[in-house]
Amino acid sequence: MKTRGAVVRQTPGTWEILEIDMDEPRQGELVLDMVASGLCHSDDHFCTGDLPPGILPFAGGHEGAGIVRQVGPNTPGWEVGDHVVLSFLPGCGLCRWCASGMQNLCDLGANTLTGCRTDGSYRMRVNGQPIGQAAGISTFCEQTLVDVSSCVKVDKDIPLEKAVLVGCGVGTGWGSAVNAAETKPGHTTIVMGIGGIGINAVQGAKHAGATHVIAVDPIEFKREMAQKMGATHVFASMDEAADFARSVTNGQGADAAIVTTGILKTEHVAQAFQAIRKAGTVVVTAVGNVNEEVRVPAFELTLFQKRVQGAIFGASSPSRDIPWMLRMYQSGQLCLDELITTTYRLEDINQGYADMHAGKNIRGVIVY
Ligand code: CXF
Ligand code: ZN
Repeated sequence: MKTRGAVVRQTPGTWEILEIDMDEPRQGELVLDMVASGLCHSDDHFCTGDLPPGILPFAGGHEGAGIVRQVGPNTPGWEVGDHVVLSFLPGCGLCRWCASGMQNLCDLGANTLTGCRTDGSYRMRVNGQPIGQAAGISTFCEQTLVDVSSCVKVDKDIPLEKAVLVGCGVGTGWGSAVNAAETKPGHTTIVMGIGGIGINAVQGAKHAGATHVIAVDPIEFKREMAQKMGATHVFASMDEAADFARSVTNGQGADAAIVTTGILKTEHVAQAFQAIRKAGTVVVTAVGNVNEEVRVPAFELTLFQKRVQGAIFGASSPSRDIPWMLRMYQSGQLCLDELITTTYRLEDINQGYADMHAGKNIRGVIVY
């Protein structure tokens, strides 16, 4: 069948809306009519080449929600009309990581950047040439073909154009504070960079009971949003945030600093590292160029027993945490509606990314 989607043909490049030929679903696959797709910064990294796609052309999008249009043969548990939030990290349920409550590290995640299935096959083509699917789900397509391991079925009374956000931004940010930073009541937590991820780290830190939720961003609109979403203090720079954290902790420093900048640079981690207390935690959630390295003072790492903790999808398990986050949304404990600054048509995707770069959006969302 044919679909239309945003594809990057070369890096650095921009999104082009192309007609795409999509294979028929085979066992364990679904065709989805997409309802919405979030404009996450990581897809922009595919365009810049900071995260190099395994194959070009590459159909983008890894935060999406849709409705099942077609079910592959012998694929139990799925029906036409089911509502789905896609997870950019698949879960097989069988590997060591899935079996240990670390579904975000499922071995199937190895194909997030390759764009192919585990058997090496590509499921979409442009002019007869195979193309990759971002995270195997290519949510910037009107219809997409996905493996059921990337699908989380959700209740039909939850609006998919809001639920879409839990597939990446919300799970990544919220989990970075709650799971990776292990925020506890009374903590002082710094969130460095308020975008689609950082704003949810603010929500997570607040939810976990941090007394001081300190949001850092040079853009005033972002700081205002952070205050609306639970930040107790906001600063334009890390120096000011670190000084404040020390001033409220007897000079000790923040319990955790969560790095959620748009593009990870080693100096962000160094600033976060300076801001935390002994045995405190820096959570590195932001994604940078594939060759970026992190340097921190080894002396402090050892003698102050500081921790640098990476986190993918906020150390959340998609099959468990996506429904939980939506339950919190329904009960009013987690804000989603407020996160969406602007909605776009698929055709306007490059405008959406221009707005993100201009600092105008917390989250832009394509609505199909
Ligand atoms: C990213 C991580 C790198 C691959 C694409 C998704 N995570 C969140 O945006
Ligand atoms: Zn993302």
